[in-house]
Amino acid sequence: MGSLIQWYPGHIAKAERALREQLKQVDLILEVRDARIPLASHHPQMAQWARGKQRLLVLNRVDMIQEGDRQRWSQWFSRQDEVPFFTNAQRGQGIRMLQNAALKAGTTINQRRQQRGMQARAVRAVVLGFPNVGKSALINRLLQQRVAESAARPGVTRQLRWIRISPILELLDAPGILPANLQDQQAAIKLAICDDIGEAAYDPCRIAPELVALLKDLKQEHRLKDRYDLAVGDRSGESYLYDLAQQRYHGNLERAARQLLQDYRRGQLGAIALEQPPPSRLGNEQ
Ligand SMILES: Nc1nc2c(ncn2[C@@H]2O[C@H](COP(=O)(O)OP(=O)(O)OP(=O)(O)O)[C@@H](O)[C@H]2O)c(=O)[nH]1
Ligand SMILES: [Mg+2]
Repeated sequence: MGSLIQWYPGHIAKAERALREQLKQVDLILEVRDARIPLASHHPQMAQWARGKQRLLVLNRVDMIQEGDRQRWSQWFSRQDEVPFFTNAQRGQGIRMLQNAALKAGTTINQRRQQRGMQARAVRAVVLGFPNVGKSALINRLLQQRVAESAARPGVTRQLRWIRISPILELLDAPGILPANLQDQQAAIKLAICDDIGEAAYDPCRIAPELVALLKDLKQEHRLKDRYDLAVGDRSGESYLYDLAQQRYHGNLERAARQLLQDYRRGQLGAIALEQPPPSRLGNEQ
């Protein structure tokens, strides 16, 4: 099978250069991932960018997963010594806690500056993550007003922009960032399903069957039956899409594929996490 997702490394290289330049002025990173795919939406360069800075991990779109998923991920991350903040940037859930953590980090950073004889100043934080994960919506929530443009498609934020959210915190709204290459095709497919892939190109007719297959793996295929009144049974993803197109879209595969993806993205199939925490390695459990 060839590569399902096509990348535009030119754009990415340019955006990355601008970001690297800005990062020199940044004290704190708010790393935003998609709660439906916390591993696939982890940017491989994040650790490098966060070196020497403070970092807060945000799993946004918490409303798009089940409470049980949230708890499992919370436990899994805490075993990795990470404290994720689960947020719904659209409605505001979890924002207060994140705001307090950011302000606390800001205070610590300023104390350190003063100890080194430097002037206290507003702490500079950047919101980083894949396209469309909700970075701008998160900033608007943190500010309690709409200053950053946020919309239901990837690639909305085009330029880096500073926004002051309190006398001690300034936030940088950054465009979504994609890795220059994504070795892991399974991760790329999940990013495409979740619409977190921005300007990369893919064929919905090849991605929708992958969603069906994933839902089967996750034992969530009943969601498809509930929505389309067509059971998956032992069909492959491709043959389910084909039959769905026959049944509801006059055989138009592309329409069926787009509808399936859109229904998942809009939560019409229900709140469904596409990743579960990997099992801890034996002997690694505390
Ligand atoms: N259901 C749900 N929708 C969200 C959440 N956060 C953001 N959204 C929606 O997702 C869409 C994308 O949000 P943006 O804030 O534009 O995302 P972004 O990461 O800034 O996107 P780019 O600038 O394109 O990289 C918007 O329609 C938001 O309303 C969330 O927690 N839950
Ligand atoms: Mg944005």
